[in-house]
Amino acid sequence: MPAIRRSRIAAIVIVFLLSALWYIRHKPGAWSYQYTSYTPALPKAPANDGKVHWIKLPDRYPVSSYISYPTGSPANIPLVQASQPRESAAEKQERIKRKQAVLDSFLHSWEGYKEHAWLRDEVAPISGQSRDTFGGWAASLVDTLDTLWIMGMKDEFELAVHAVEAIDFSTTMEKDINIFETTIRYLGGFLAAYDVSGGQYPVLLAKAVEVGELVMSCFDTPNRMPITRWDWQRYSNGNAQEAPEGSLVSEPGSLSLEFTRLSQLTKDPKYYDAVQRISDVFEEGQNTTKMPVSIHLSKPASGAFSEDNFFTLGGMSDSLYEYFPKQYLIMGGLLEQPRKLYEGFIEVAKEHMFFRIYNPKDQNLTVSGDIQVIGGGNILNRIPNGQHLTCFAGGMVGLASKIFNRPSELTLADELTSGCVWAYDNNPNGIAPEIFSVMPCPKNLDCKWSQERWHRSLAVFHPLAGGILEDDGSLSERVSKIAKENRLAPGFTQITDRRYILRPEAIESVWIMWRITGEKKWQDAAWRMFQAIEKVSRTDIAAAAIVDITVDPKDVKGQRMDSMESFWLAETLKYFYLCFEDFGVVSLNDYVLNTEAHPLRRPR
Ligand code: DMJ
Repeated sequence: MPAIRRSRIAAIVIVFLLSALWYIRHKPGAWSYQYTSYTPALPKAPANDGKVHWIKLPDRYPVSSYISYPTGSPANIPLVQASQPRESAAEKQERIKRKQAVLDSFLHSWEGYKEHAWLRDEVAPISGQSRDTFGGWAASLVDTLDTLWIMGMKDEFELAVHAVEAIDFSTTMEKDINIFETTIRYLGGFLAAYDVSGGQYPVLLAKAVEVGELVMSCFDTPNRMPITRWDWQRYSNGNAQEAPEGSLVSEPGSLSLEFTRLSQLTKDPKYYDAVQRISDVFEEGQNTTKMPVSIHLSKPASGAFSEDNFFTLGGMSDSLYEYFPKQYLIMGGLLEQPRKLYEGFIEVAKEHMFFRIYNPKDQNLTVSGDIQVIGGGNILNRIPNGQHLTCFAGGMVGLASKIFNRPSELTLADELTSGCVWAYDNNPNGIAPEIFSVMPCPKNLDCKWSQERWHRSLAVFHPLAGGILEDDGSLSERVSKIAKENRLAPGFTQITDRRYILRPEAIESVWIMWRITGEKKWQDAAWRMFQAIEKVSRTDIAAAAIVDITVDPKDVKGQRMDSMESFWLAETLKYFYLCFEDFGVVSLNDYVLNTEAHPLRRPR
């Protein structure tokens, strides 16, 4: 064969092979990925800075084969958002004014952080000191990156992106790294900043990989379950590791979104593999507990659930459940498991945890309470507590009602969110406290308000009433005095934790309901809530958490604590801002937000 013909054939073969490779890499659904490929850098050699550094060691318990990522094009998931509601010129003006007010609040706290705590985890909003509370890796800065982009502050964003290059995740003064917090705030923060800025800043993905690699070392255990409070120096010294005897379910259960997105962006399957193993344990365990909403995953080492007696959607378990529908979204609907997990638990929550409450205006309000299982598993004792933390439930139920096509549950989502708005509106400063007790209506029975019933509940349940059962004619007067002295509005029977620590869950659900329904009542609720928080929390430097949010408005400023967690800038103000922003900005049809409000791109 003449040489010229041979080289032509060789050229054709090469072009064919390259095209095939290109197709395999870019075929829809495989790793749904819209940016250029990224090769993670190997961790740098420890710096000679006198500090102890984490060293990545070869896996002692390597995975024999990775769990395969489902192939195919993303499923046709129903749209989440309503179309943008029409507004008059006056309404638009009002909305822009509100948005600007949120922006001003954000800028105030951001400037306070920049001036007093740059590159530290948190600014102390009263003393102006700085604190390291999450590893000392500039938690507020990383947590805030995507908010800066979303609020249109490109210069500030670039300043922050430049600064994160210097963060060294291979060392920390913490003995144990909190894997959950590190994942939701840092890994989630970098991934979302990378996603919302359209992949233009590769350093953000590089930092995500740096955090991902660090965190992956806690999975090097015999059954690949993570050590959620991880002694990184013990690992670096070459000690064998084992998953702990017990862990709170929200901790291993809320890593899935971030790790899946990291695999999608790097095309490295190991991160997805790591979290999918955890989800498999949850699936196996879902029906072995007394309820599929256990707060304890005991013995992750053996992959078993504990014989838990206490169940809640509040602290210690919350985001595990929040992540079921969200994991379905980040997987483009290609995996049925998260849907099954959601369906398994939501029926139980509806039956036993969610309850309507008595309230003076007879509104349909629902609260997510706690449950205690006693008597060998036969008796369910409902504890009618509302928590600020459980206020995420309205948004979760709303999102799931859309994507899993459960339209009747949109009303439930409305009621759950309205319950939290009611708790804001009915406290002296317009803000809901951390934990409070309310009056549950009996199922399928009359839920009509009666002052007398409220008084009786106070008499029985309020500790200062000492369980007054007999009414000698003075009951009403006595409990009214207790209610007044303890600043309990009609419908509340106790407030056991009176703090407001700048948490986002209520406004999170309000925002999701606003985007799902386009009903203006949610925007108005958001505005009331924002003004209330702004009024009490703003300090000269930033914004402060409040010890007792129920004190008289004229005294409430004396209740401010010298603390501002990074979620104020990452979540609370972002949700407020988005309530007054166009529907196209962070559309829920395009993004899924992690539990720290970091928007991750859904596969297309
Ligand atoms: C945040 O860190 C996250 O929203 C987490 O899921 C719960 N706690 C805080 C906010 O309250």
